[in-house]
Amino acid sequence: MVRKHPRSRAPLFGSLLLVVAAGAAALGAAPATAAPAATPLGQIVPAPAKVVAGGSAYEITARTRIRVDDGSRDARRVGDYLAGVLRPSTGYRLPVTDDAARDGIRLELDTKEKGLGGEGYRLTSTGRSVTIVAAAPAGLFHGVQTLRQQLPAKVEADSRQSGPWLVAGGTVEDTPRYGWRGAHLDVARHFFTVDQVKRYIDELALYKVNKLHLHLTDDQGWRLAVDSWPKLATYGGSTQVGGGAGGYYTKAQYKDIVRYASSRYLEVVPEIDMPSHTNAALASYAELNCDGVAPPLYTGTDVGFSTLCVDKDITYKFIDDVVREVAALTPGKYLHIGGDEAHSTSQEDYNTFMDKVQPIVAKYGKTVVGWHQLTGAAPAKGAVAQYWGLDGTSAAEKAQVAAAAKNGTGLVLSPADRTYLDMKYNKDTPLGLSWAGYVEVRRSYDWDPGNYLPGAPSSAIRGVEAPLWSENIRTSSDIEYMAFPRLPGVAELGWSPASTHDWDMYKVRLAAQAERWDALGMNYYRSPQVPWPAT
Ligand code: NGO
Repeated sequence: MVRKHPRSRAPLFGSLLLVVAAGAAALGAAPATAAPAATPLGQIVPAPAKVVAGGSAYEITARTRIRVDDGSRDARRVGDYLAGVLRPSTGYRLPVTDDAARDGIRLELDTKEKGLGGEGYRLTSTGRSVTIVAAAPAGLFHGVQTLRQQLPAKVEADSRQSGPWLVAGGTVEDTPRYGWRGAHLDVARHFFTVDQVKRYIDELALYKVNKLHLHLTDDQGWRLAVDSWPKLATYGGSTQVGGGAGGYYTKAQYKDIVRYASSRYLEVVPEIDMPSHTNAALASYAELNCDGVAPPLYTGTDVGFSTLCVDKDITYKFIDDVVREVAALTPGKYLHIGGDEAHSTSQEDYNTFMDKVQPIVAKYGKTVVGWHQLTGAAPAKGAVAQYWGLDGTSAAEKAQVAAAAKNGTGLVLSPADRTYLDMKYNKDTPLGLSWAGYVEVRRSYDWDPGNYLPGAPSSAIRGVEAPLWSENIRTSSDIEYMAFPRLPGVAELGWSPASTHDWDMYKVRLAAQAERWDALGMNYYRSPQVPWPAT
C-alpha cells in the first residue's frame, strides 16, 4: 500500500454540500437525498460511463461486513484489498465473509454480466448495501476504486478518523473506453527500488490504469538480471545518470513487481530498448559491438548514439536469450522492443534488424510493441506502435504511422506534448525536461485519443499511455510531483466515454482528489488551472 500520511485534512463539508446539490441537479436526479458528507455519486476520476444518482446513502459502520462470492478466490482477494484500505481509517473490523446475507458491502462475480466485459462493473448503493457486480475480477477491483473515491478522502489515512463513511445512493455502471490505459516508468536513467515501483502501482490503481510499461534498459543502465548474460545487470546496471550507483532487479524482485502489479490488475509491459539506447549492454559485452571494443559506461543524457551491431550473428543470439528470459518472467501479452531514436543505425539496417527481432518476440509467445519509429520498418502482424510525436511532428511521419494503423498495426497514444509526465508544467518547474514544450494540466487532458492522429482509423487506437522518463527524476516524491495531477487526466482519457469530456467539469473532480493525495502522503503540483480546495 502507499505509505500513508500521519495527518489528514477534514473535508470541507460546506463546499461539498453545494456540490451534492449541483451534482444531483446536473444529473437530473431527485433532490439530493444523500447525507451531507457523501461525495456526489460519480463525481470521481475517471468519470464513470453512466451514473444514476438517487435514494439513500449507504453508511459503513462498525457492523459492516464485506461479503464476497462463495468460492471465488479472486473476489475474496479484492475483498481483502478493500478491507485493507478501509480498516485503518475507519477503525472497523470489516470482516470479509462469504455468507449469503444481502446487506453490507457485497462483491459479486457474475459471468452472465457479459455487457460489463473484462473490466467493467456495476455499483449499486442503497441504504442497506453497496453491491459491486462484475463479470471478471478486474471489474470488481475497478469497482472498489470507485467505492473508495466515493468515500471521504480521509478514508485513505493510516490512522483512525471520524466518520460518517457514506456512499451516495444510486447506480454507477461503468466500462472502459480503451483496453490500454498505461503508465510508463523509466527505471534505467535513474533506478527505482521495488518499493518505489509498488508505491507508484498503488497510485496508478486508484485511477484504473491497467498497464505498467517498465523501461528496463537504456544507455545509462540495464536494470534486470539476465542469467545467460549476467554482466548486463552486474556491470551494465552499476550506474545511472549523473554517475550514481544505479541498481537492477534480481529475477525474484522483478517477479515480485509483476505479482504486485497483477494484484492491482495492472499488466507489466517490459521494454528492452533496441537497437539504440543500448550503451549499457554494449559496455558489458565487447562482442556486441561492431568493432569488438566495449565503450565505457555512460552517465550523460544524450540519445541516439549507441547501436547494437546489426550484421553480427551474436546480436541475435543475445536478443534471443534476453527475450526468452524476459518473456518467461512476463505473464502479460506484450514485450516492448523500443526502436526509438536509432540515429546511429541506417534505415536499411533498422529494417533488417526489426525483421529479425520481431519473430524472436513471437517465438516466445509475446506480441511486439515498439515506439512508433517501428512503423518505418515492417511491423509484425498484430504489433502495437506507441506514438510519441507532438503537434509539430511532420505530416509525413504522422502519415506513416496512420498508414501502418490502416494496415492493422494497433496504436497506443503517448503524444509527448500531452502525455509525457516528464515535461515541465511551466518554465519554473524544478524537475523534468521541456523539449516537447511545457505541458500544463489542461493541455494533458484536453484532447481526444479517438480523433487525434489524422488518418488513423479509430478502431486502431488501443488506448493511451503516460510515460515518465527519469533523466532528472530520482525519488517517489519526484515521480508524484510530475505525475499528479496530470496522470489522472490521461487515465480518464483512457477510461471515460468521450461524451464525458469537459475540462470545466473535470477540473472540479480533479481538485477534489487533492485531499486524497494529502491523506496518502503524496506530493503533487498545485497547478493554478485547478480549483483546489483551500489548504
Ligand atoms: C524520448 C526519448 C527518451 C527520452 C525522452 C525524454 C522516447 C520514446 N525516446 O521519448 O529516450 O528519455 O524522450 O522525454
